[in-house]
Amino acid sequence: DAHLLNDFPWRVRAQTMPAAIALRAGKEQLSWQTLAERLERLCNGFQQQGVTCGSLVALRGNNSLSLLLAWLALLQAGARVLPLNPQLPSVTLLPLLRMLLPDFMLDLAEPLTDVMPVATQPLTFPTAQWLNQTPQLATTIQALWRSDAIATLTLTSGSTGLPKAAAHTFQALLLSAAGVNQLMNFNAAESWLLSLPLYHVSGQGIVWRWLLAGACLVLPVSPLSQALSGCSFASLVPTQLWRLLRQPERPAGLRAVLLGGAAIPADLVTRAQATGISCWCGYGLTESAATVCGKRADNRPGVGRALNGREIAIVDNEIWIRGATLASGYWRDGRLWPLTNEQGWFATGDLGRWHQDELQVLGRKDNLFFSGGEAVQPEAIESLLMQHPAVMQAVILPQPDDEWGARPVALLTLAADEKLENIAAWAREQLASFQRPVRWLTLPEGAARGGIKLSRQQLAQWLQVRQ
Ligand code: 4YB
Repeated sequence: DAHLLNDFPWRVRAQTMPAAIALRAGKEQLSWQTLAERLERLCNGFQQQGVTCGSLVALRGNNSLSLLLAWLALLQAGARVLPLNPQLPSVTLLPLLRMLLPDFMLDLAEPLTDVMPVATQPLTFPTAQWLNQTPQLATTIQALWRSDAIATLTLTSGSTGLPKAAAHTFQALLLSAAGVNQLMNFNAAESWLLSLPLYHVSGQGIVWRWLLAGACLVLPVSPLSQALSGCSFASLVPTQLWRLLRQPERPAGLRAVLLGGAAIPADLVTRAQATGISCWCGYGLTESAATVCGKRADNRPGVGRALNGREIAIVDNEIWIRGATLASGYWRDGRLWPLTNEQGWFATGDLGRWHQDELQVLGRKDNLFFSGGEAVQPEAIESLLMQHPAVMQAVILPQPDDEWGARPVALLTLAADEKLENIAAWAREQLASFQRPVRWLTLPEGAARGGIKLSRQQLAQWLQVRQ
């Protein structure tokens, strides 16, 4: 378990199971021993460029073998890693970098054209020049494994303002992984596809579960359906699973899927399980290092109970969480700022309730709006719409209205052979008058571009120019 490790997990595995396959990337396979050796050399290469214990290193890139290896090697060098979504526009990225002031930046994506803050030195991915050398243990300082050191700063996908950087210790990350491994019985005999980005907690969660279990990590090839064939576990957001189920063939090896990141429609789970894919529902956030609650999916609407090491409380209809998987704070201006209250609780901003002994997530507090004096929770309408078999995605946004204050507008992604009018007619019967969308639109293509979820803020801007 988390606290029983006394070295970086890949070094432990290289001792205990050197020949077992640690990861697969296309045709390439690395054993734990080979992985540990490559990381040792990369770590050396980073140290020679000046990375030391406590350095803050921004790591910009989409998922790839190089990104993963750089990440782990930087951790071994004692650095704190700040993964960056390469799709972040410079208007967000530059103020962020000025606030976080990384010491180094390794850019594995299309290089940025804007100037970096002067304090941030560029790093290069260690090339053959470093890799052909035997690591010089005598000349470089091996960072000591400390489970209470900050490993990562992960940006929140906050709906307004600049993202915040949640700082997690190795301990919190491994403890989070332990709860999920236990829930899903993920062990050394299994493989998990790195199906979500490493700059998001959902992708990072996969890495820590893999390392903790000593299992096999599979880096995706395109398309997703093919990548999924070669592994037994995957993490998916509901839209990915919808798309997968619309393919004619089911991925051969895939047995277990952890769903999360958004409301999980019961119909989706039923259809997936009918094809032999077992589903688990998860609820989590950046601040909680992914999954807080989880369960084997059934036809009930909840997300299960708190996993080991986590606690949930409902305070004024809001979900509060506590426990050792929480971030140590938000990193800003060179120090940690607390994210919990005096009792250690973190207020999530999600509304929820206990229902049949499970947590039920009802939507974000700040998505609520009023229409003619009635409270409209967009997620309640969305989940109703998602019950229609032809609705793949639904977003409800408020549209300003002189008489009502605001009225709901529906943005949908539909199965190819369905029409918006039919959904509108069907929904009329099921919704209260103040919940009925006054406009029905098709979600713009690529609305989830790059990120794993839709941005309501961006969609609201898109809607505004169409009024
Ligand atoms: C939900 C929700 C739910 C989150 N119902 N709203 O490893 C995993 O747990 C995992 C597996 C597959 C896909 C995603 C994940 C995640 O980690 C998701 C974590 C995440 O989305 N973090 S976030 O900070 O970007 O967003 C958190 C917010 O997302 C929450 O505050 C909720 O509003 C929403 N959310 N799971 C309904 N099951």
